[in-house]
Amino acid sequence: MAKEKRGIDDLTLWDDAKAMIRKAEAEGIQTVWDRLEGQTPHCKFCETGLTCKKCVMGPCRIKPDSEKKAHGVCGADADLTVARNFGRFVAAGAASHSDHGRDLVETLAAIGAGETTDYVIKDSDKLRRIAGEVGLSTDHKDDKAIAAELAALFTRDYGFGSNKRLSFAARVPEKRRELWEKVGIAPRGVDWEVVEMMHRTHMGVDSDAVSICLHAARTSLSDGWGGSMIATEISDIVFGTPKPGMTEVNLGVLKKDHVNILVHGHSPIVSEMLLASARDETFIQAAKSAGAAGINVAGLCCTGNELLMRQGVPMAGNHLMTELTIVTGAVDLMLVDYQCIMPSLVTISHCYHTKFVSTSNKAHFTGAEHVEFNYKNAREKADQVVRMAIEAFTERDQSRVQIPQGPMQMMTGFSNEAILGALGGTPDPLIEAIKAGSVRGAVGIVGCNNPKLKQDYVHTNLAKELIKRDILVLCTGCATSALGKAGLLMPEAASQAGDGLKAVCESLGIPPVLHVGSCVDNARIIHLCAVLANALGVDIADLPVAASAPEWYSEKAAAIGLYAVASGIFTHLGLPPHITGSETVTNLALGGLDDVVGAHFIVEPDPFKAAEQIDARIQAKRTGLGLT
Ligand code: XCC
Ligand code: SF4
Repeated sequence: MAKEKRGIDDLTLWDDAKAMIRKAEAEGIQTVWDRLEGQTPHCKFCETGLTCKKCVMGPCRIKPDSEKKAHGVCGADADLTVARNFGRFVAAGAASHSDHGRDLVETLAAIGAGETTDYVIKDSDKLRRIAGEVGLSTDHKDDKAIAAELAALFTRDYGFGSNKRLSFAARVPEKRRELWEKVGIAPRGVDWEVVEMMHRTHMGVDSDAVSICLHAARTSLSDGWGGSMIATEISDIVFGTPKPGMTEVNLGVLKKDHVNILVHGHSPIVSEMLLASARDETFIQAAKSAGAAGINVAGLCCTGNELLMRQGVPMAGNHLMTELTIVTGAVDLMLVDYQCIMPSLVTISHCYHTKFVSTSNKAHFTGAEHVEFNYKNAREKADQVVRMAIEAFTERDQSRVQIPQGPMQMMTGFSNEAILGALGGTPDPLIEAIKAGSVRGAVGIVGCNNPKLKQDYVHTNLAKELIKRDILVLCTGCATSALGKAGLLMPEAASQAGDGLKAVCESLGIPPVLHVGSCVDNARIIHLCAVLANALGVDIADLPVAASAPEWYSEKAAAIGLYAVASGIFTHLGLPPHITGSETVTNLALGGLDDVVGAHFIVEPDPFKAAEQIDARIQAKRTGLGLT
């Protein structure tokens, strides 16, 4: 079948993106959409999860209907092949968040041991509160001593020296913990579950599709209530707990007369230090001497979210905007840490004066300049990078610069502390609003962009449909830029909500869509669900809540979706993972899991239909709680 070429209006919702796609085309630069076209149609075996290359008796392609090819050389059938692939997919996602968390544990340990002066404890109250929560005594101890003990405890959570239980399992409602024990999916250690998944999916180990899927759930839980939650809490302790504030989003945050530095990736460790250097008067003066009006730092993807939440740094865009930012010709330097950094960015940066600088020993990029950061040299390296950016500015060709439009305003920074603070310190007003039906429920809209879907179309329409129905939306990750650009992160957007939600937002002066952070900060959402469930004395699965990853692409997003479901949260996906080659695995995901963990996935690319299904689920949960 001949495929039709998608027009520019099918690629993205936004004018800033369209202007840059046209500029890229005019300048002969290939983008993610061109490469997707080159890769389409995809291999059907891979798309449905039916290829296996886990051993050298293969590779095997499983054809369920064929007599000779229904099994791989080892005898694996379609169900087992799909489950093995999916298990490893989730393990990679959990590993990514958790390895990011490990860097924060190391930083906290370095602070405790006095091995760094660049990083300090910014939120001593939170340090003490978290230490108390996980059972450490804080009496007569200074921050450093507590940091050292807390880092040691979290280190044990990663391995198997703990009591076979994650520290933050204490947050999980008792009914949920009992269910996990009964089903055999209570997470024991962060690294443990990932390693065990790799073991189970080696040829000749776990050979039952359902058993592998349940371990995938356990692995994802070690991410959500382990690696990600640890990353979030330590980030708050070291860099400050986010508070609501105003900032801006879209390509208009770039400034033609400034040195523009973009930070991209996921970890706040490097970008926070870069920001400190960029705000240093010495460098601002140096930039002025080089002919710039100042230094402008803006974010991309989740590193962007981290700085947005805590520092009010503006957001240039989400996943599908990353290439297009460079096409503006205004980016002097892109500083990256790890995850979601398309290797194509290096190629595109070489078409301009843009310096592309990698910083992590785990993420080298061919063709990039590598300036390795660690907790001992971070500030010195950040200074070096800012000098490189100023130098690059002097080589910028202003005639190639095109910044398509002015920025949109948005309000961000809704940590759980900030949300509960706005409610007067307890979840009770929110619970009362839910009981009264002015807030009928809540949905976390999270996750990426995927070039297979029109960029940000599903995110924005789903959010609009939900708030109309008095359903509060929380957002993280790349959904943030989408909803910010749509104006939904402004208190004024309350006018687009149903009467109940509108009144609540207006009385508190908050938007109907609350930005709660980066991808690892989805841990804040499950924690908030646990707080609500505990206050009501019910399980998370009883709450009128749901999750959605409308435009997801990554292994990490699969891990997030699965830990949401395994925590009892009904979860919508805009497109399916590579599992449709197995009826057993697909049926489990799309329904069977409900009987096991009290929640399941739905897959629906149409945001309007998805909103209806999510609404129906929330209504059923309200009825279950005796609410109208
Ligand atoms: Fe990456 Fe977190 Fe996805 Fe965005 S949202 S494309 S994972 S940056 Ni998590
Ligand atoms: Fe083929 Fe089995 Fe080896 Fe996979 S593990 S490549 S299905 S023989």
